[in-house]
Amino acid sequence: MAATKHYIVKTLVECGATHAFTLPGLGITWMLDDFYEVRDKLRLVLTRSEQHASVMAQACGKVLGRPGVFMGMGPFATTTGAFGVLEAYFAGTPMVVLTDTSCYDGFAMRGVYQTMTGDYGAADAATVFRTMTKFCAYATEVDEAVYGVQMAFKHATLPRHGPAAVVLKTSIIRREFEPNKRVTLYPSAGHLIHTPGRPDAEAVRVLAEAIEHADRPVFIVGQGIQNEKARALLDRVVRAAGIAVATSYNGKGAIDETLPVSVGMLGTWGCKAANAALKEADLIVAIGASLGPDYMRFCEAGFLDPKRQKLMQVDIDPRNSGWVYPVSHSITGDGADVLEMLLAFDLGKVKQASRVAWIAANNLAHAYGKIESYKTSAGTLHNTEIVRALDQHLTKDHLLTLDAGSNRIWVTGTLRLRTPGQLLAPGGIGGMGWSIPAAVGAKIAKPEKRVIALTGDGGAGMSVAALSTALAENAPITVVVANNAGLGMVRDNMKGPHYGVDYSHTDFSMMAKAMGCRGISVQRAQDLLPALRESEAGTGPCLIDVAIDPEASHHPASDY
Ligand SMILES: Cc1ncc(C[n+]2csc(CCOP(=O)(O)OP(=O)(O)O)c2C)c(N)n1
Ligand SMILES: [Mg+2]
Repeated sequence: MAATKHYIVKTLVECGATHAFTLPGLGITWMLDDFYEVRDKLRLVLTRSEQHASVMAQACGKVLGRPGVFMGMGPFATTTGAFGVLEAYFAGTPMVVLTDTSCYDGFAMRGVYQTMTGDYGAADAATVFRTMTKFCAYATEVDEAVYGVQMAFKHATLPRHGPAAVVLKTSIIRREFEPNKRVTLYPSAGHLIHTPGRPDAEAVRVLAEAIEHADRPVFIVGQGIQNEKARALLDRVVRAAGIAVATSYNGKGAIDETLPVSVGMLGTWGCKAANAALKEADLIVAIGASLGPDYMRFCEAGFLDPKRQKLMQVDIDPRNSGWVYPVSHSITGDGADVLEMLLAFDLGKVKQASRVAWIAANNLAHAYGKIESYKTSAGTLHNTEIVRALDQHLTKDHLLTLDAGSNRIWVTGTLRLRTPGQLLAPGGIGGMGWSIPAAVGAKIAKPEKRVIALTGDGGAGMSVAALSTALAENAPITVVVANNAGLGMVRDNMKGPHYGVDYSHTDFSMMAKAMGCRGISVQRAQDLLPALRESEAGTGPCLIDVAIDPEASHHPASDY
């Protein structure tokens, strides 16, 4: 017989957890020796903050397609740690959160500090997580801790993926495990098992027929297509049938954006070509894309028009069909399955060529893929120079993470990604300070990839300490800081004087050096590509601080 914590960690391994990210304390600290025992199967990563830990766990879940584990003490997992959990909730990323009530072995009701039991004088960890997870167990008995972990994995990995939490009453973590005689615990596999529902064949036939008849069909693909199988099938279907592909922000990079059928990302922060193609489309099929208002925000009215255009939707969750726009046809199912079934119809034999010609004319008219040059003041660059350098530098072996701010908008609207699945973007809450820890988490999960994080100086100020985790974990990444000494996107939005938006100049390359990483400072466009190459030629993490001209880099989308 061992303590409960031993069985919790054993169950994590049994459920297939391979990476756990933490900043420990109290009940979580008590479990560390059990993590040590299983270190060959489950890697524990010490981070610099709960915010970093939750983002790393999320990025890990994004690239592996199975939950990363985020662990932290109750008061911190629910506050700074909530950042990555909430992002995972909105973006549909599998994640398991393990936290404790930090109630110091029985003092919960006496108002001991940090307590998260929900008692008088305490805050309530389970209630916090119930607002941002698919499932949250509050385990107050030893066997509930094990079963709670099993259920968390189950819920996190059922469609639609998302975060699931287990809040452990601190006092049970070290308690000797005595099974409840009336409640049997079983091995995890039998709880995690499920067979996905298959899409209705007749419904897919109706969709195939609509596609066959359309002259200008456009697919809108979103988060639901961001897995290897779906991306490969998408590529085959749309090329063969000549279907234009516009992506949502979460779906960006699901397809090679230089393909003749790609029109880029839609919406205000996207490509004019995508928006124009959607306006002209006679059939729009949303696949794994909710069509939420943020896709079209600030775009002109009638951008998507169910009265004028035929709208159809494929979604794993029927609640998403017709959620925002009324649709004339809906298929409940995994996008990959529907695409696979569509292949059998051999679509596009007649209209493929004319559709592709339409897309080519559209993309030409809207300068799709053109990276503009802008004049900047001496010693500074425009954000598009970062786009240009990335365009030249990125290979199929790269992953790119994005942050919030104008630095991101220039990328989503201008950079065409060639390798499906190489972009990790915070499409849930879109918080600043995401891209650096996300890059670290992604690199730890996929060491064979070369990982680049792009962030503004605002985001870097929140998260640059994650570089020290990259160093400690032998996860060499490149960080590009678009440094315009302030909250560029917010500053761009201001109609009045710039107030409350400017930061004093910070040299992030020096901060990287102070952490034992490499740092490069770039003030000329021609130095950027060599800097990217240098960052990957040397050993260890490297940060490139790029001086950006705030005036010249104003993004027109900010004017809405
Ligand atoms: C954590 C967080 N706080 C506030 C915001 C609102 N916001 C969006 S972009 C932005 C400015 C970002 O500044 P920076 O990271 O320097 O990027 P820039 O726009 O200058 O390229 C802010 C404050 C946010 N997205 N995330
Ligand atoms: Mg900035």
